[in-house]
Amino acid sequence: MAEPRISSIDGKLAEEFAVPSHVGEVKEKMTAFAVHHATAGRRVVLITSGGTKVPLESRTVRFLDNFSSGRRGASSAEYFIESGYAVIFLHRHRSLYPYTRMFSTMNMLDALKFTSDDGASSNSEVVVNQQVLPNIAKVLKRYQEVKESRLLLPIEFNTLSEYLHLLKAAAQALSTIGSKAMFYLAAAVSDFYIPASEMPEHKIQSSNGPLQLSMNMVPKILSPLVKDWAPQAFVISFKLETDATILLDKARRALETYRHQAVVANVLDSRRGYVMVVTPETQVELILTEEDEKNDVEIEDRIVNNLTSAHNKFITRQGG
Ligand code: 9Z3
Repeated sequence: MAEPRISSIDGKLAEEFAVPSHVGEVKEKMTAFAVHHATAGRRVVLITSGGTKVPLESRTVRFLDNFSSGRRGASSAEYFIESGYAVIFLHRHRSLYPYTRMFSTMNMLDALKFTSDDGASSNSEVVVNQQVLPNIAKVLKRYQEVKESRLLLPIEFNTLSEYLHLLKAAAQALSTIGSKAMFYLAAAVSDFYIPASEMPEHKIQSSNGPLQLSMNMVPKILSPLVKDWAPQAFVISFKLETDATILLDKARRALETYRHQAVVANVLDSRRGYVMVVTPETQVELILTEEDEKNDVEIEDRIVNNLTSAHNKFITRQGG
């Protein structure tokens, strides 16, 4: 059998980004999850979600963060599960999470009440206040069913290093199921970092005057993912801009550079109601109308719908 290609990015990853101690164990878990679900006839999607943190000091007080609430990843996970997929949810610690996301703005104590007026007496129980949380039973039921059938495998990251190593491990784990695997790379990933060898150990002192930072470019992980780590998979990246006039061009350029299957392009301010799904042959606008918004339709429902049918066609073309 041919040896897998070692790209220069593999070397850089090993040298400049601290390897998380649990990466081997997580990779085994992801492989077992993928094989189990693919054997049962399910497709598996790896969703990345949330922003990465880049430390400025090795005993970190300060870091550079990327904006992302994690809502796109968390809600998409739910829609993929409803479409018959099993989901590996690689997400930033404490970013929004499938199902619980619906209650993320709520103070838990406001949603609870005692069954009797004398509060914490021994025969009073704590129950959910239905006025505050009218939909909780429905969401709880679905959450428990999903948990029971092990359709969701959550994996957490915090730093850019953790994200990069865990994504590589996930790609290698999912390569075992070929074209049944989808990558949905919605996390907001830093383009810049400070290599471990150049990072000061201790807290940077303001007494040394204004801070000037020089940061390296983060290796383009999409390239080895598509070419080497999971070459048969269906891969979707996300492109985020604040200037709508350059968005489409950037999405097209990404497709030409990495030769993957689709880019979901969005502008920060309008991302909840408008995205463009760009493939080498097509370009589809997904837009929520006022009516949709009134009916609580989420744009992730449309995105997932579009991409699962594209994945279907992709699998048919691959003969798998
Ligand atoms: C996205 O564009 C996501 O749609 C958002 C979702 C992060 C905007 P929220 O989590 O927002 O629901 O609050 N993700 C990709 C962002 C990214 O970093 N892309 C890079 C780029 O645009 C790599 S392709 O250059």
